[in-house]
Amino acid sequence: MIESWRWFGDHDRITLPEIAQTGARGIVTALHDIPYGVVWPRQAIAARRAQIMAAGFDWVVVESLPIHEAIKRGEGDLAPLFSAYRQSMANLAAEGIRTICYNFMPLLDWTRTDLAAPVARGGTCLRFSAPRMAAFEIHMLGRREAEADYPPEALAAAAAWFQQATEADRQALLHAIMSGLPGAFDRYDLAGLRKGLAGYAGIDAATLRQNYKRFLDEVVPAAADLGMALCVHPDDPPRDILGLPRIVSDADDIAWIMAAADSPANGLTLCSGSLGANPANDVPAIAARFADRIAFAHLRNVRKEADGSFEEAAHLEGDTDMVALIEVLLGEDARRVLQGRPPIPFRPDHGHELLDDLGRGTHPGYPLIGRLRGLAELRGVIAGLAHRR
Ligand code: CS2
Ligand code: MN
Repeated sequence: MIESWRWFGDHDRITLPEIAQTGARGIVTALHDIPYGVVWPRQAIAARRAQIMAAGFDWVVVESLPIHEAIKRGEGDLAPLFSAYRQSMANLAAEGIRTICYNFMPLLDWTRTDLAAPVARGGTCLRFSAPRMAAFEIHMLGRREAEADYPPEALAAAAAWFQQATEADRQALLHAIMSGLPGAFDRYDLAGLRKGLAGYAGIDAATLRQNYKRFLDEVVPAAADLGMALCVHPDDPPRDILGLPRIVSDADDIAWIMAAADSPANGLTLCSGSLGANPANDVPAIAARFADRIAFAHLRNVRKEADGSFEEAAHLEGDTDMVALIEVLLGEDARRVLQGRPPIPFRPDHGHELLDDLGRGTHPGYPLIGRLRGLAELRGVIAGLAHRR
């Protein structure tokens, strides 16, 4: 497995020389300044790659080459958007970058209600509270239908929280929920979110799947010709949210996607944290089932609660058996060696804010020391298991 690290480019408070000290060899990044739907110019890719290589790394994965909302909504003349996506892929391939992570979540990327929940022995983590999300949907956004999406105890806790919340509490909740666009610097306000949601009125899971299939038909053959792997990132949390359909949440969804374009160019980002937040998902089993299609792995852990809440646990704690998962990935790596294919790149996906991380102003979920701890723990597991093989 190739140890890698997500870097947000020159906007990142963490520098490449600092990342070098973590021991990671690969960089995962994107041209975050380019608006969705616009072609990534070859020159800009080359310049970023040169910067990464000068610091002693390879650019191993693009995360993300985002998909324009119009494609997800299946709206308007999409030919220019598909062609822009293919052109960006070709420009990346021309610079030797062949793995592209993306997601197919309508409107939002990951969603949390608290960006700095306290961790028992100090530090903070990202947390998703079902009652707070319900409070946001029902009492702040006025989406009464959301009552059907939560267990009664979460609804009661939501009402109680909203009653006593100050205006500042409510703003903090809005801010946390709207923060899940790592690398994108625009945020929705309540009015903007309502407008975005209205754009999905009438789009159910079946329609979203149709639109996804169309995207795959348009780009996967080109990716195959370029020797690239596109790899979809699962929904986070892996369930419908804000009334938006989600179609990358469990093993059945993944099976549908893999079959929709049965090509090595149509791959998976195995994100143990996103998948692990759904109690029905057995993450090592999902990894084993789709092993040959995993082009990239995100390793992190979550601790789930009965009402649908969860928080991000340390990498070897929480509900997912990380050792079993890594065993699966190492087995797949061994098969790839025999086929002359490169190993799977992985990164510690999120970490707690620890020690000097606190107050440093890094992207939520992407602090230096917390991820360094995660990477070091994962590296230890990998070394131990590799030694036994
Ligand atoms: C990432 C995702 O921070 C995270 O949780 O794993 O935001 C991921 O970058 C995107 O969904 C991929 O498009
Ligand atoms: Mn992830």
